[in-house]
Amino acid sequence: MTSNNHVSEEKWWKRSVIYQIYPRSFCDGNGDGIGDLEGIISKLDYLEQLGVDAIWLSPVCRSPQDDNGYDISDYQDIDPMFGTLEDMDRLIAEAKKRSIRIIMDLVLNHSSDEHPWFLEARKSRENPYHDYYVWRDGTPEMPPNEMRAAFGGSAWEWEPQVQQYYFHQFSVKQPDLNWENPKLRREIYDMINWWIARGVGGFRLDVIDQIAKEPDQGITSNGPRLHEYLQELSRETFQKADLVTVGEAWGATPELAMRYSNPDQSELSMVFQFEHICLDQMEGKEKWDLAPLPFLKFKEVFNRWQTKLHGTGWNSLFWNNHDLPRIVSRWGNDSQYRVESAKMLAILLHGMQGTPYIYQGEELGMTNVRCPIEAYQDIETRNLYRERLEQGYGEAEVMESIYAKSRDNARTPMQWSNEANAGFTTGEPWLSVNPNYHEINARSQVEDADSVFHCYRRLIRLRKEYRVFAEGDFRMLLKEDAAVFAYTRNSREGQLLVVCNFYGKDADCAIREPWDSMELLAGNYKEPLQLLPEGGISLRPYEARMYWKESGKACQ
Ligand code: TEU
Ligand code: CA
Repeated sequence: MTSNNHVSEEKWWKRSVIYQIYPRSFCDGNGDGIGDLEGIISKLDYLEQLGVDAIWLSPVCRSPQDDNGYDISDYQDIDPMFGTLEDMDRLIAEAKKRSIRIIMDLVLNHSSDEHPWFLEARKSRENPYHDYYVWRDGTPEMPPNEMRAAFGGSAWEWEPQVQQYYFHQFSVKQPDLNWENPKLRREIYDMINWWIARGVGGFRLDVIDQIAKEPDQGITSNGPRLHEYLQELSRETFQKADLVTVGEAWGATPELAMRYSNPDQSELSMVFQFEHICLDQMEGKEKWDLAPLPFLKFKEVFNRWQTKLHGTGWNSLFWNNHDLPRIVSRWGNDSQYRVESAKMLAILLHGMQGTPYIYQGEELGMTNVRCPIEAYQDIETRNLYRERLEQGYGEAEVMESIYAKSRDNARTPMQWSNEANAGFTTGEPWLSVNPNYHEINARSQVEDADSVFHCYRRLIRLRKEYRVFAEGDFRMLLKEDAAVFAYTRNSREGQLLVVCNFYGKDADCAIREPWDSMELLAGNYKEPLQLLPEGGISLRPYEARMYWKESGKACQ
């Protein structure tokens, strides 16, 4: 009997919290300045203490590292920079001892141009691997069309050996794979099954909604054959084991997410959608074109995703990943109210329905950095800087965008202690540590029961203790309130109530509840709730409270 006969069973990942590790920035085990598998193994006790159920590892496969591992040249080997396959097996086994599963990052939209498939493919049009990639005719002066790559420049690169262009949605060193070719798809399934047999607990699928591109029609995401490919992929691989799968889908709407995460599990467990993430940019522009967060719209987005996917699909819940700025700097306050706002953002998100993801350092309230341009390592940041200056933007303006949105904000080394280089490495770190590690680091927060770390720890534990987190419905309160984010979650056992002041000024609101008779599950102020004489409450800057009211009590 295979596990797809049990679709109605409760899935383990519905009550789980997943922790993302960006390996090169997490912990360096051998002193070469780059994080590695040995380093991760040495921190498993820390993650066990935090209480997470799984680790999503950003790519560790063999790679020329043009895009920090998102350019893979061997899907079935570990990059020597990170360790060996034996280290990987050890990581899987050591994590398992602590009830932690390892989730691999599958980069299936493109490979590295140094992958043996591509080395063959570019040799001749008759080569059996030629059709593993996306080629079009043209002349050196005249690409097939005007499509642009995500990291700048044309999406087409001329290959003199075959007198054709290849298509790349990301860097020139990341040629797109041709999913129309069934032989390529078969190779991918075999590779995935090989990882499943090694004991991994699931997969995160990089830009999965871009695999079914149709470059002749200018289509990148949500191509016509996307769901056909996903269903075949799932049938041939994931459905044979009890895995969690999460697809990165920038183009997802709630309607599409219902297909991806259909409870029949014909595609994926869930997707990362980015509607909330794209709100603080100018409409129709890029992430670099900064705009203030439209708070009412932001609430509407969460309300829509929470209600539409209830019972019909499954949400992922996240503020951060390795491509995004640090949430406390972005929508919290990384100076006076850093601790309060980091906890508020955690409480706000972790009360919702879905699987929460914590990006390394988020559980400490780590912040963005500001560096001189030479210090940035990220290919996207470097290209952006060059392109925008060429286009006539002022240097100061470009740097403001970079400070706010550069991916390196998330990639500065994890801050373990107040020792040299934040305890990340004994060598020279590949990217400078954020100088605030003296104040913000894991060691001090683990010892401090009031820290951001312990707030996350508590939220993770609550999700295991109360079924309402996985099962309850979602009702947004005070939809028009310009500062307060409040909602309830209702299940048979009772009601969860979350109230958050999203800003740094006191905020009054008219929620009337039997506050004294409810149980406070989580909060970020020690002082008691401030009740207003006329009814309602007054919330302090970034104040957040999560209450529980048992069903019996609600009717008393
Ligand atoms: O990201 C997909 C993606 O679209 C990002 O490039 C995004 O546009 C950008 O980071 C935000 O401005 C995934 C990975 O998460 C990213 O790290 C990779 O660089 C990219 O795919 C290519 O594999
Ligand atoms: Ca190392």
